[in-house]
Amino acid sequence: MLRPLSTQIVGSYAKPHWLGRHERIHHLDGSWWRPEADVLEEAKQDAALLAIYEQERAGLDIVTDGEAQRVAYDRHFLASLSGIDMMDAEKQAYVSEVETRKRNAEVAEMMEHFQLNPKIVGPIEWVRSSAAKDLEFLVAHARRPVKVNVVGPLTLLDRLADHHYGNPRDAAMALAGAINKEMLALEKLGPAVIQIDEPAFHFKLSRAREFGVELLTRLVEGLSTPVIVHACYGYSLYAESKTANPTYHEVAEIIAASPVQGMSLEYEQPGHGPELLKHTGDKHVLIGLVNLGSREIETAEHVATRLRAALEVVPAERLHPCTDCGMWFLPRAVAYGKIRALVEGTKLVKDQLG
Ligand code: MET
Repeated sequence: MLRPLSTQIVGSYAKPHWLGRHERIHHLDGSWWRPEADVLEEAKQDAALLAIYEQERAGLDIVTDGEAQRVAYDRHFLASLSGIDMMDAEKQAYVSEVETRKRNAEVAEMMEHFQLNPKIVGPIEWVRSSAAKDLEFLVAHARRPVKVNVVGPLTLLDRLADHHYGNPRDAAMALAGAINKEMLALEKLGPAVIQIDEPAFHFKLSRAREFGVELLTRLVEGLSTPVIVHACYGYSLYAESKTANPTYHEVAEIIAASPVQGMSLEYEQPGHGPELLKHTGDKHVLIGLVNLGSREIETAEHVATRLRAALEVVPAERLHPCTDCGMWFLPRAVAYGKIRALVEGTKLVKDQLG
């Protein structure tokens, strides 16, 4: 399913400003959307078509719907669950390395809202799919194999105030069970890859160490579609510069010890090198080769050089050029330039490999 050097993005593509008010991404009230209710569905689908078109035009091997139909990658899934009180939100200390690096007043205001977390008030159950409709649309309109994203349980737990389970492990396992049901529903629609977005494996490393493998084992129960775990440094929107975290390789090791097929690692912006890839076991590895914290477009040669060095550690059969993380906040021309560079750089390497 994942052919050698399959180029792709992490998930989100530049979201049009006519679609959403970017500064309201973390609000819980749906005020992100700009189109009025009677044209909202049409607008979301048009935005998804645009994202699919640009990825295919750039030449990516696997495409997403740009996550154009969801406000945020994490809270999107709450629509699938029972046991959550969305109206009763609680302000929680949300401690994470990247999110505390508030870049400016606007970002600080966004993060204020981010810390308002809906409550878990009863047993978590999966009641309906939140992504099936979007995936159906993607499958119907993409000409290339597709990828769909779901949020990971540790990350989702960080967006909730638990008043029911009483400890992080039980709450996360319950969320994993529900996300597993979502993935089983999505699998029926035939995506080439399902990706679990799990930045909390990085930010809450102690939890990942303690029960990360158990969580991933539960998540993929009964699935046959390749599953990739994305563990990143958070959106570049909140951090123009990122420094390599000396414990990031441990995240790779935890994923490598689990039954998932692969991992998606942030590589370009924090300046990681091939050393990190020695910790990925025998998994497929998606590495970010374009820096989303900068609006400068990388050259194809730069991408090719970084990719060649990575190929010294991970063979082409298991290595896949990607973005570091999501691109929703970037101007479309910048996002397009970067994915084009990714494709061109990969082509240079492929031509050389024959
Ligand atoms: N799928 C998400 C995106 O591409 C990943 C978020 S991880 C912070 O935007």
